[in-house]
Amino acid sequence: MIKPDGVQRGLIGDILKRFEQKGFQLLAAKLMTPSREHMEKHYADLAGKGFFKGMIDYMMTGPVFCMVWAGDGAVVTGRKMLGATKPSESEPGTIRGDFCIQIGRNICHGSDSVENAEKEIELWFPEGVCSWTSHSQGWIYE
Ligand code: DAT
Ligand code: MG
Repeated sequence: MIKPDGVQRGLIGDILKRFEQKGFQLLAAKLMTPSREHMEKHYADLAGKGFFKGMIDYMMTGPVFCMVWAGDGAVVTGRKMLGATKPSESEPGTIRGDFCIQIGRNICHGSDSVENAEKEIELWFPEGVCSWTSHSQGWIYE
């Protein structure tokens, strides 16, 4: 997911392009402004943290761009492509390493396990995702 700062800064295309070029397959995408309840569900595991309310307020300030990407190792590799949570520790070449400075404006979210990805897909895309065969399949996988 591209957070409100990434959307406002016009980074949707750049970020989406990295996943497309890598060879991952886009199964769903949409722009939406989440409600507080929706955002609190998404970040339920962080509910006790001091930054929680501020983070939820920030996530509700504008649309976010949610995507579902499929492919071998999509969760683990996707997290590497995002970079470390703290931009000061994100390597250059990662999205956070290249595009942001502060942890509270770190541009993007990525599911941290397949189990959580499945939960998050259900939360953000209750309508379901697309199932399609990419013509590149045979050129990305042997
Ligand atoms: P990630 O987004 O890499 O999965 P996380 O799940 O630990 O990291 O935290 C979710 C988001 O919460 C993170 O992207 C930015 C915000 N956050 C985490 N720690 C923070 C902190 N110490 N101060 C402010 N925001 C923080
Ligand atoms: Mg997380």
